[in-house]
Amino acid sequence: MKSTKNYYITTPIYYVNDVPHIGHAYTTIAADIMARYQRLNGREVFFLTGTDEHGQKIENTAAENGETPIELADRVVVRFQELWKVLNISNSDFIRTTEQRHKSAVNEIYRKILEKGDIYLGEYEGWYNVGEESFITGTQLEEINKLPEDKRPKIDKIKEQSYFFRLSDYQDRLLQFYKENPGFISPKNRLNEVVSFVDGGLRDLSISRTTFSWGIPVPDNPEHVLYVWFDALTNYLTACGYPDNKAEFENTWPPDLHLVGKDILRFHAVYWPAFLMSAGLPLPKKVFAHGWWTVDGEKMSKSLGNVVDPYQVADEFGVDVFRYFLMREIPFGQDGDYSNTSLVNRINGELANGLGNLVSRTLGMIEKYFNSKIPTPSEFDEIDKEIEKKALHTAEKVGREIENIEYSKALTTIWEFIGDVNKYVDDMQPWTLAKDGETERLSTVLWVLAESIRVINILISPFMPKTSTLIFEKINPENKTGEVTKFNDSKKWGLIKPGTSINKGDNLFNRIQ
Ligand code: ME8
Repeated sequence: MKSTKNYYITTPIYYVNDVPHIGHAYTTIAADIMARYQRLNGREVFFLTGTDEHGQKIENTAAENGETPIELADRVVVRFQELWKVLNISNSDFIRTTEQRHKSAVNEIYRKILEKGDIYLGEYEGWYNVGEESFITGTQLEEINKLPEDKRPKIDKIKEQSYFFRLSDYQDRLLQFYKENPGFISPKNRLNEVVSFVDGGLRDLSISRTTFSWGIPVPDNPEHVLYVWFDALTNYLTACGYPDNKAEFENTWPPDLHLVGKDILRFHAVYWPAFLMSAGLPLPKKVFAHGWWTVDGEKMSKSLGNVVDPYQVADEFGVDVFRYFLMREIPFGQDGDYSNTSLVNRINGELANGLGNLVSRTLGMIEKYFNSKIPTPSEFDEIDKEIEKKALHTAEKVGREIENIEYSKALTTIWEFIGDVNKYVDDMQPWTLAKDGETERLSTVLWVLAESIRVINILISPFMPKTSTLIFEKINPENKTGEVTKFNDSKKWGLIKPGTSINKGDNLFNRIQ
């Protein structure tokens, strides 16, 4: 039995036919935030990401480049792995579907489904979208045909022998499952979409192909390779020890959260639970489908040349700035648009003027008036108690919002508090207190400010881990752990110790002209 202490979160595994862009960074950063948050709450987190390396798309791209599929995968996988290091992604494992451990897991789940009687040999005749690696339904074909010619995805007519999974048998069980577990698919509008898709009737799913060879062979019939989605979804089982490492598997499975883009919700919310039901395995707790980024109002595409390179943004503006912007700019779950103008506005307004200014002026005054030591507060006035109340309220609210995967809301809540604290500085005018020799009052005000920064720093740490460490080192340079360790410490007031040395150091964020 999995202990409630263990938490398992995944990102999609990304195709290696192309290098990573902000869309991939978005999902992976979002998962990282939850992983970090859960760790700060004392959970043992298993955080999985990786690459999807089989299928026709990869085979075609490799052929176009004049390389073998594995050469392509070996070359591109490094771009993902390095990017996750740069972006401070705290994944516990990185899975590649070409690894041996994955083949064992795919073989095992295939056998379980076969034993259940849910696989049969037939013939598939219809259309296939190689770009999306998906079989096209009648309605989808109608929609594609309605698009202007230059906007239509490339589709191939195929007719080949194929193994099928009896998906049609799972329609009722899936509907029942969604009903009994309304939190399984989020946000709610996505749940409704999935329910109406399943309600509309499910056809058996082709799960093997014969017209190309880059994939995992079907056990007992190597003329077929397994459909890339059957292969890819299984990665979530492979990485937690399925099937051989039973102890590890039982400690980790099922996933608490599959974080995906809305483009691949159907695979995760319909096919995947049906495969798992058939194989007799527990189902994931939640699939969350987030929205889609466009760039300056246009779809990101290589042909338009508007693909945003995450390495470049992180390099130019800073990793945490990039993480902050992606999570703040659009409510998680909705679509949004990326633009440098908006990024620069947020850096100047919220980061440099908001958080950066609060930290630098508070620490500057502690340096100047108290020889870089946090002063001892005396009596608290109403206005100080008001800040304490707001801090506690903010911490509770942010915790709830992160748990609900409402990241943009959580950041808004934190920044409202930063605004309140900045206003407190303006109202209290510590520089006037200093000039007037009101040392007791000045001590209290600067202590309240330092304590507020301590709380804020915990709240931002899942989102901006590097900034959080920098602030930690500024307000607590003697504590060698160098980082925030408990989310719950944000829900307490009074933990910052008078007498602690601070180190003002450099500004956290530079304004951009
Ligand atoms: O679909 N906006 O891989 P993939 C937001 N291998 N998110 C975006 C995005 C955008 N413009 N573009 C990509 C696959 N994403 C399969 C997954 S899982 C078992 C197999 C993100 O490389 C988003 O998370 O096409 C989307 O679901 C994913 O990248 C698709 O990545």
